[in-house]
Amino acid sequence: MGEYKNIFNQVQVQGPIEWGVDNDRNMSSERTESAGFNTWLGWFGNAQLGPIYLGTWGLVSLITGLAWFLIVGFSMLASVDFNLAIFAKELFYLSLDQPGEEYGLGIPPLNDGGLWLIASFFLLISVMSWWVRTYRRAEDLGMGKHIAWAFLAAIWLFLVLGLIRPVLVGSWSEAVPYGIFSHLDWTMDFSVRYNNLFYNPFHGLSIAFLYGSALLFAMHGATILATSRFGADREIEQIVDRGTGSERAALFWRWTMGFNASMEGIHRWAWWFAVLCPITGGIGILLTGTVVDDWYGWAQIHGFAPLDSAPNGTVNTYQVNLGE
Ligand code: 07D
Repeated sequence: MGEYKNIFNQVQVQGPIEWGVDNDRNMSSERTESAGFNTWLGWFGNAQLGPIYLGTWGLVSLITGLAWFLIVGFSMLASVDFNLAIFAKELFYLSLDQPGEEYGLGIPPLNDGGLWLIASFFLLISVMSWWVRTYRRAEDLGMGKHIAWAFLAAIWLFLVLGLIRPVLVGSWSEAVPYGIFSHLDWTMDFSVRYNNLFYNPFHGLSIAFLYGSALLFAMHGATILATSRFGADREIEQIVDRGTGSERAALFWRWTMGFNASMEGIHRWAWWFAVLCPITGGIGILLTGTVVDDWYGWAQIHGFAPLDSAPNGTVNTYQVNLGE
């Protein structure tokens, strides 16, 4: 019996290069001139690489992103006296740190947080112009702006962590350092300083949406792969025809748990779970140190952490306030 081919046994058909749509907006003038094919790429997605649309926002984003990357990289290199062997060995430990508390929101010397501030400025321009790029490419292709709004949800958390919250509490020292282990240490330190982020309900919500996204992604990916032998990955025919892979997929879930998402609806579930992860996360971080200084204590006065305990070795300020 003839079956549709899925990702595990894909036959890669190669025709002439597909240049994509062009329209009155003259998008072609902003695209690179060449494109090629790569079999490895074809195993993971589409085998064609390019052409890529550069455009002003793309160029601004790439250049400022590169500036951020080079400032961070060369600062790290300078911190090991430009010794490449030590640089490679210590890479995960190297870091371009944010300014100390003493500088507040002022301008620190270059080697004491100043370069971090300059790098952050470039990263901000880079991320924001990449956002404009996602919006404008979607606009020119006549698409909805779902990708841009989802990206903006991630940018919201990024801005809360590195800009909005530090400005609200009056110090760049509150922002995140640029380094592999240093940003992990920062994350741990943040949780400890505010007495256990697990008791921040928005951190919990963010985790629920993170895990929920992974679960939904697994369910959706598995469902489509499991029915791609009936053509479920060919969405258009699948939505309108009876007896298709999609219908079996829908039946599988209705028989298994009584409810099935629709072909369109599953993507709405995925989109909402994904965007709510950084949206709730950003709210949680914004509240920390501004509205709530002690999450465990906060949980105690709201009746969901026991009153007679505190996390290992930490001081519980609310217990002190309550006179217990
Ligand atoms: C970070 C922001 C968007 C990023 C953008 C990109 C560049 C350029 C360069 C490629 C991801 C910027 C661009 C940088 C790249 C090149 C060259 C999105 C981001 C726009 N936690 N925790 C979360 C769990 C604990 C802590 C979220 C789990 C401890 C802090 C998530 C556990 C402590 C913060 C989550 C756990 C702690 C978080 C992140 C378990 C100490 C945050 C969601 C099982 C370790 C962040 C409210 C996300 C947050 C966050 C999960 C434990 C601290 C749900 C599963 C108790 C300080 N934690 N966490 O989408 O939002 O990130 O908190 O233990 O700030 Mg946590």
